Amino acid sequence: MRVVDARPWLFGGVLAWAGCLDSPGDGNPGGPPDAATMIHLTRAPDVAIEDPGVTSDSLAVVPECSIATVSVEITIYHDDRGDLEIVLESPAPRALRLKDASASEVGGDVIGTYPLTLVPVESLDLLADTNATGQWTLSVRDTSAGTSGTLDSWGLTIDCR
Ligand SMILES: [Ca+2]
Repeated sequence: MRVVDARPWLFGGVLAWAGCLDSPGDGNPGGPPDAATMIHLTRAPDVAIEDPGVTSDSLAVVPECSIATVSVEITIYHDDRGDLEIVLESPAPRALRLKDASASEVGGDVIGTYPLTLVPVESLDLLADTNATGQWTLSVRDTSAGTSGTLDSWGLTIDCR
């Protein structure tokens, strides 16, 4: 296990930041990381979501990485999740829809991990073999005024090839 303290790019203030690189099977702590590297980054913006409007937050992946798999953890506190559309933009660049707004959707908070405990609209497999290095942006659009919420935190877990 290696722990790297890295900074995001020139976007906003950093309220919380964590990074780790895992190099399974690498018995040499001084050597280069193995080809198989895991990246885990989290952000905790704790920001009110515009009602209606778009609220975004970004993080940066610094190590060179071609994506094998990626998962997205999200904690959104909200009064009506049906208002919300969530899009993840990768550095490839590739905009991936994780959630659509739906007037018939019941419930409030969006808490979980795509694609493990939440089902994305577009498969995260679409990001396989694309470049993970650079800026990732999560955008949350509240499509209907009246009920509101907070983008508490989000993060990425990326297995690199
Ligand atoms: Ca709303």
